[in-house]
Amino acid sequence: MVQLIALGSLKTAASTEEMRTALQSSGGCSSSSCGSSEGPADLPPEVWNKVKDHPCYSEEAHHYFARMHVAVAPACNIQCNYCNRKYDCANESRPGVVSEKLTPEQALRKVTAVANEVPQLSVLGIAGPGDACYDWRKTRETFDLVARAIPDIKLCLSTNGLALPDHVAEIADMNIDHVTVTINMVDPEVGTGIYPWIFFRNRRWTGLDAAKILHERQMEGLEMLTARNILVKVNSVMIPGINDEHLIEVNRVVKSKGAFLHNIMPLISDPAHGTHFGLTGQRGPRAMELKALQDKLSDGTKLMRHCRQCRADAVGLLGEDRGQEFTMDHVPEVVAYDPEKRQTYRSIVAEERGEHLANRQDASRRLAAVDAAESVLVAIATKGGGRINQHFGHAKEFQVYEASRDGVTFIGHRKVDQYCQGGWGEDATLDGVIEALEGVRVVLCAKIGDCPKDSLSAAGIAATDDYAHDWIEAGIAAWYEATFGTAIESLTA
Ligand code: CLF
Ligand code: SF4
Repeated sequence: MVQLIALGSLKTAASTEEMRTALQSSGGCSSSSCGSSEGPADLPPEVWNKVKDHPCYSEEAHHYFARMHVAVAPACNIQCNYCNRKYDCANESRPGVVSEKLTPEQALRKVTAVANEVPQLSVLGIAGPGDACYDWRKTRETFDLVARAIPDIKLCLSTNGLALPDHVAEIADMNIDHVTVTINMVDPEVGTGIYPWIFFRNRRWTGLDAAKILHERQMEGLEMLTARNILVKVNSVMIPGINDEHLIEVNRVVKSKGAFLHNIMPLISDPAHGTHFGLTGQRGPRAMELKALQDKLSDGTKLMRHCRQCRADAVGLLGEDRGQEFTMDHVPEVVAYDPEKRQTYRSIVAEERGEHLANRQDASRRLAAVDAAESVLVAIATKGGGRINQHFGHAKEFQVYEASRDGVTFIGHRKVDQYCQGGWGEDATLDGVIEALEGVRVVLCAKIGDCPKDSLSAAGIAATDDYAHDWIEAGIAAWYEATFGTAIESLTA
């Protein structure tokens, strides 16, 4: 993806001032061709300190901070119908071949190289490509090595939960504050449609027995973690007709057991991935179906809506993948950790966040003052930093917000194929973008040409670059005021 923040500039920025400019700027070409938002006030200080730099646990942090995964844990102890073992773990990654599996020593070299080069890096996660708890020796060794060499990185792991209870004590001792457990059901009958078998206590289990064991172990692991104040995110794969309605009950149960976040991810079931679901025609949910389910849960456990279903070897801000820049052939044999870039970046982000927060509060006040009842979806083209700073044609995803008098709420993202291909746009691609923007009323971006604007308009979607480089919430509030404030005045005139 085009960098979310002006990453090209950040890579070469030598001074604090250069880094600040790079963070705030839009970057990109100047062509005009077609082309959990919780903050410090919402959380107890000890929880805010754990999540404020974690791009997955804080929606606000994901504008600024990056994660990386190291693919050190290839073995798995269960079979999910949405997984093909040749591909990444679909718990935490979109199906796609892992570029390379690493030893713990290789992982340390890679993490050090990324920490030196990517100032946004704050979290090291182990999310497969199998199961981090089943392949525990390699997971543990990797975290031990990294924690000694780079003490200011957060450690995070993801698991299917079957082996989790055996390792909770060590997880707590290792200061791992964030654990994700994929829980797709709390009723084993539902589980029989998702898991054909598990491997547990030296034997293979199938059918209802397998689902019962998995369920009991997931609940046990969840309770053990929350009892130790470890933040638990529950991931659930939404599988229409199998567990979609049931996820309401999953949400209720995991909330009652202390889960911090619930992340409902759409099933990916491309037949080309060779999964059981892909090959048997099981479809994934549409964006609006996912939103409808999430809206039903809005009073439940806090929902994560900004997950990108990233690969088990992903590197960078969520929504971008710089993994190919850091394959082992790009990593030096000997690499020493240099914290300077990351420390400088953090001090700049601390200032930016203050300004962003003030802007969000101001946007809420402005929206509350508009005499309108409309609740609309607004799609934003952004490279990160919390601003409207990407050209329409460069976007590989749009961030979608809901705007009403009640404020601005992040809803999710819509992936698209990049429309602009070096100065010209592809009509077929634009059709796909329009389809992906189902339900959206307006697109706010840094630049858009007349050609895509007209096509969007014909599909009932407005688009404007009038709010280029504004903070996202401020731009949305200004557009809402201009659109509905004026409409009310003209109606009452
Ligand atoms: Fe990785 Fe997962 Fe930790 Fe994040 S991902 S182990 S919690 S550092 Fe994040 Fe990626 Fe979604 Fe996972 S966007 S797939 S939720
Ligand atoms: Fe695949 Fe992950 Fe499920 Fe294991 S837990 S079968 S690796 S999706």
